Amino acid sequence: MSDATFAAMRQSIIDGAPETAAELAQQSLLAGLLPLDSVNLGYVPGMHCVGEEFAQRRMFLPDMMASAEAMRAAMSVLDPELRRLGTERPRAGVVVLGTVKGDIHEIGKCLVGTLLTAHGFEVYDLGVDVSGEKFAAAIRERNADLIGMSSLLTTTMKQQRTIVEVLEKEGLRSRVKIMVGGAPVTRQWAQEIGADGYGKDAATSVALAHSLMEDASRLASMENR
Ligand code: B12
Repeated sequence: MSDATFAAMRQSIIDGAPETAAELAQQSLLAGLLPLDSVNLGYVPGMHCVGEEFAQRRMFLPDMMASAEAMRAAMSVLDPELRRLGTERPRAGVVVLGTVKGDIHEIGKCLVGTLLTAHGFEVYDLGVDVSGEKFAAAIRERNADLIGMSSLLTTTMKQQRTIVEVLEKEGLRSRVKIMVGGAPVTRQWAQEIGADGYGKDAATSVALAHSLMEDASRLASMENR
């Protein structure tokens, strides 16, 4: 059980079949497959395939919605397993996470949140369609160390810049490290808008969050000398 299972997982997303997707996830756990492997090698490639088919007009919005439903069904089985590790680790930092204003894609952002939680971060997920003002309020309320902005549309990517500007205006920019991600986002874009880092996928986002926390504590200890 592995290559054939990953292929079946991928197909369950393409077919938009939540029951099959969830059942394969259950079976994979029973067989001892790592949940992150199932996500990265099974379900996410299915999502990429759906995205390509949509772009080629061979699949349409209802198909994409059915695929998202299948992905959610698989994640509802895998999520608790992915999170389990988090309770056994010391707190790594506080993260406020959200999909930017105008954008309702949430699957990748939720996955990043799950893995950050699994690695000891305290995560406050603001959901989708989040404005700079909402990010700012949550940073204050939660005393956040990091924020993570997700954006899946080329049109909403620009919101990431707007949100950085809002944080600057509200005097919060130096208080938090900013991570950005989402399919159209690049390292170059992150630099251009003045973010602190870009995460290509959920696993690299965890490494990024840890390294940004280290940068922040190094800076704080230099300032205290
Ligand atoms: C599923 C999906 C939907 C679902 C979303 C359901 C949901 N609840 O999330 C629905 C059907 C609602 C949808 C709607 C639309 N969609 Co859509 N969608 C997708 C699809 C197929 C998959 C996205 C996904 O979940 N991927 C899987 C996850 C795991 O990957 P990910 O999101 O990239 O996240 C990873 C990394 O990017 C990174 N990451 C993500 N966020 C963050 C945040 C931080 C801080 C960090 C560090 C890292 C990070 O880590 C994640 C995990 O590894 C993509 C195709 C694609 N290839 O992306 C199109 C896609 C994004 N959609 C697209 C479009 C056009 C739309 C619509 C405009 C369609 C329409 N005509 O209405 C609407 C937009 C609505 C809106 N205002 O937001 C286009 C965007 C094109 C563009 N250039 O902008 C795409 C690329 C499809 C295509 N090829 O044309 N969509």
